[in-house]
Amino acid sequence: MPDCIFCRIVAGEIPSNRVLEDEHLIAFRDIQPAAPVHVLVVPRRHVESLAALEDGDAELAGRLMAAARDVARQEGVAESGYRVVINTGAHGGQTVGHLHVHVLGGRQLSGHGTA
Ligand code: DGP
Repeated sequence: MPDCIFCRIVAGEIPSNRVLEDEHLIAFRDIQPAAPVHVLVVPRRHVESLAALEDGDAELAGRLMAAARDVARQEGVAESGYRVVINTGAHGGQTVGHLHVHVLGGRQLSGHGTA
């Protein structure tokens, strides 16, 4: 998707601070961090949102979750705890139309479902 900002980050056309990558996904620091640790895990393939994920993408979904876990370990928040968020669609607050998993930690987060 040429106009997709995260596709451009995946392609290296827009710089990002990568913390983890493999053949299926990359993880990079959020440009507007909401917590001391705020990393986005995104599939290399353009998937618009969680809503666009297909049943055949179950393996990819699992890889994204495992990568979120690995990011948390790598960032040193696995023990203290962290939050994994997937904003989906307009009411979900999704602003970038390429599936991404937020990994937030490094401070006490509020008790409800947002950072
Ligand atoms: P969401 O609201 O769930 O769609 O989150 C999108 C996030 O993407 C938001 O926290 C800011 C981040 N973001 C947007 N543009 C860029 C960018 O160019 N680089 C990086 N590193 N993060 C970005």
